[in-house]
Amino acid sequence: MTSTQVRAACPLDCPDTCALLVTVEDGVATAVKGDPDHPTTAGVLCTKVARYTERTYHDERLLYPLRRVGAKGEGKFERISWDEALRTIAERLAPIAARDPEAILPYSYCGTMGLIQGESMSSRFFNQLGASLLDRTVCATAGATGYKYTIGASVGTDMEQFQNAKLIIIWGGNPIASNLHFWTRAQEAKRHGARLIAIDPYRSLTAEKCHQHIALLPGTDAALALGLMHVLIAEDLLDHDYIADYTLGFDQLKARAAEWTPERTAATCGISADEVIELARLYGQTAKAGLPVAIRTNYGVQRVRGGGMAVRNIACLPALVGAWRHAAGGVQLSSSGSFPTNKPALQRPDLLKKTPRTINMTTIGDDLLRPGSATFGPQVEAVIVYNSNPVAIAPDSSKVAAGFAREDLFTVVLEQFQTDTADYADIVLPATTQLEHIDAHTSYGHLYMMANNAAIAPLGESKPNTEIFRLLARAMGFTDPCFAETDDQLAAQAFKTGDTRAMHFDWESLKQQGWQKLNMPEAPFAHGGFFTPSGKCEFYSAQMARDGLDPLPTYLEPYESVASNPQLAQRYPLAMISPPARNFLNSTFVNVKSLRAAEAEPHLDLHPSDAAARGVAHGEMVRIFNDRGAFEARARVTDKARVGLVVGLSVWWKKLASDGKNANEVTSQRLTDMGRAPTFYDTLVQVERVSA
Ligand SMILES: Nc1nc2c(c(=O)[nH]1)N[C@H]1C(S)=C(S)[C@@H](COP(=O)(O)OP(=O)(O)OC[C@H]3O[C@@H](n4cnc5c(=O)[nH]c(N)nc54)[C@H](O)[C@@H]3O)O[C@H]1N2
Ligand SMILES: Nc1nc2c(c(=O)[nH]1)N[C@H]1C(S)=C(S)[C@@H](COP(=O)(O)OP(=O)(O)OC[C@H]3O[C@@H](n4cnc5c(=O)[nH]c(N)nc54)[C@H](O)[C@@H]3O)O[C@H]1N2
Ligand code: SF4
Ligand SMILES: [Mo]
Repeated sequence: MTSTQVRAACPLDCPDTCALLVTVEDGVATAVKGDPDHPTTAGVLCTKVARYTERTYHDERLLYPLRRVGAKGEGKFERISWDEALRTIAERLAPIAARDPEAILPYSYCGTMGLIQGESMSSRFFNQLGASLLDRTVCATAGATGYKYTIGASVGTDMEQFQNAKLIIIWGGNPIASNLHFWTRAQEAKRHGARLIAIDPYRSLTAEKCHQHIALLPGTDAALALGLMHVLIAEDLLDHDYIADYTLGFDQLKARAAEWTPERTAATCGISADEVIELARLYGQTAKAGLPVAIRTNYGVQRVRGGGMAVRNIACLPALVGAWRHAAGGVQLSSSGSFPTNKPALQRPDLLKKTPRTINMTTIGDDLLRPGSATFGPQVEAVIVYNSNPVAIAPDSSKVAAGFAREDLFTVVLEQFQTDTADYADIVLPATTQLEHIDAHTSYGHLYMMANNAAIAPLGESKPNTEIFRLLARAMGFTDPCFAETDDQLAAQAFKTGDTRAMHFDWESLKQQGWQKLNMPEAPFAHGGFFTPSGKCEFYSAQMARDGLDPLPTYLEPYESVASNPQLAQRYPLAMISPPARNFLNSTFVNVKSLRAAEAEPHLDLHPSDAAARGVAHGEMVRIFNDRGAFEARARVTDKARVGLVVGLSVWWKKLASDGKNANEVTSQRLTDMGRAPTFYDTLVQVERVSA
């Protein structure tokens, strides 16, 4: 028997981007372990990826191209050859492209975070075609935009510093489920005497383990940040030198924050004034004592109308108290802006003959149902889906499903599994998993460039996305030499060479080593140097004013809340959030039996008083509904959900739920204040018992 260890990287949409060691015995991957030498992975993987071989060798892996033989959505397919699949696709796309290539839409997200299997050959293909561009907004653009206005780029506190902080505020994140290796650092800090505080409407696994949990109403974080600023300024818990040297607009901010008394903040957030005052004092006094205070803010604060502003307001706090002076102080939202990625080389936007229209992936429901018009452009006639499962994950799901069910729509899905979306495909193409292809990775949690070597040969007739788009390019008659480049040639272009952050980037050595840390300053903004136009932390942003936004931190109420829309709340009085389940990664892994068994079935957590008011007992099935739709789940009556809040951990495959539906039946397509992002957690619903 031959046994080898292959260096790989976790491809999932998770900030940790772990370094993996894959054991291969006689050509079969038998174990996936965390690399003990990689500083952030430290030999530990989450439950999901520890079972990655179970996923790769799953008996339901798609191994051959398929053609739909049943109705759209029914899931009936027959095997066809690659030749036939490619010919069929080219024959359907060519006449559409000849009329108007913008009627063709790629739909992709982060099934893999790889730079190569994500957007490289695929973008080249769609750019050459002149297809519509996709605005990839479904996760992070609200917060990224708010952070950018304030700090200038997605750069913040290094995750490898958090263990040295003396106060860590975990703001809208549940790292035990979704950022495990950060949680390890937070626990280390706790052992050294740090205080951990969770700000979350729900008592998540993480909130339960923090010293304090502030359970505010969803969508009110921007107000809480303003209330903290108010107290910091009123009690002079400020770093005046840092403010004078490295910030812009303090006087205007001071006037704005004056409006946010602890009482007003408390009333807006549904918490007590003492909670506001005490948190501000703890934050300001710890910083004044010369100790590092750090904020880990995450996606929980972003999925509401004012999500961009919430992140912006939070990102102002460290500069007020001079937290950036310490390597272990500041704020982390995402580290993605730290990487010298060379996307133009991979994606070749220069292949575009003109700039096509852009379609927002968040509004795919409406956009698939929209007729052609002068403002919208042509009706969407063909969709090619890869690295995503829109029928399960996009908001306002009944519209998404209705769009994909259109008889006149031609749909191709590149997938590893027969997902809810693949059920609507005309042609399904089998894709490889991370063990079967190579890739280069950045991270949005740490600062290492990562390489993924292929551990095993592709299973069945599956192919990497890159190879599929190479073959499609040939079938469409594209002759540009860029369509002949191999994955290795692509990966060698993934990072800019000569950039100070990665002077010695060399793909061959990265492949051998598996990972390499960027060359970044320990405390990125200790002496200012923000990436904003002014080079300062911008409390006042002229760019925001130009973009039609309030240039100062402000609070925007949710679209749907008891306070902002009392009329709607009469019919739908409960706020629903649907954050990630620990054993799934978005909708990935729902079909892996051991992980699904751990989540059991779709649940809805609701407070005992809300349950009693509806005659709902623990363990009963409930129907969750609003004007957009309805789904069913099993009630868990628990005070983990604050009064007025219901929580349905997500994202379930619809077809694996008893009613064939999931939480996105009730979420809306309305967009955030900035970044054109979804408002998944800005949703009012009613809940009722399902009669037996
Ligand atoms: N196990 C697992 N890990 C994942 C994922 C997964 O599906 N499963 N998904 C990955 C992806 S794509 C992403 S984007 C990240 C997400 O990463 P995180 O944003 O850290 O997601 P969660 O862990 O759910 O944490 C969000 C928390 O925010 C809370 N929350 C909801 N609304 C609000 C609000 O208005 N204000 C505040 N303060 N809190 C709120 C929720 O209750 C939840 O506990 O995780 C990644 N990692
Ligand atoms: N209600 C609700 N909805 C949400 C969220 C929420 O919190 N609540 N979270 C949102 C967020 S943060 C995100 S990021 C989105 C995630 O939405 P998506 O990015 O669509 O993520 P997944 O559901 O994981 O689907 C990814 C698919 O890609 C496939 N895949 C993986 N690797 C490859 C590959 O190499 N090739 C091909 N062809 N396919 C591959 C997987 O099999 C999987 O089916 O969901 C959003 N939807
Ligand atoms: S999902 Fe996250 S924690 Fe799990 S192995 Fe991948 S990167 Fe690591
Ligand atoms: Mo995400």
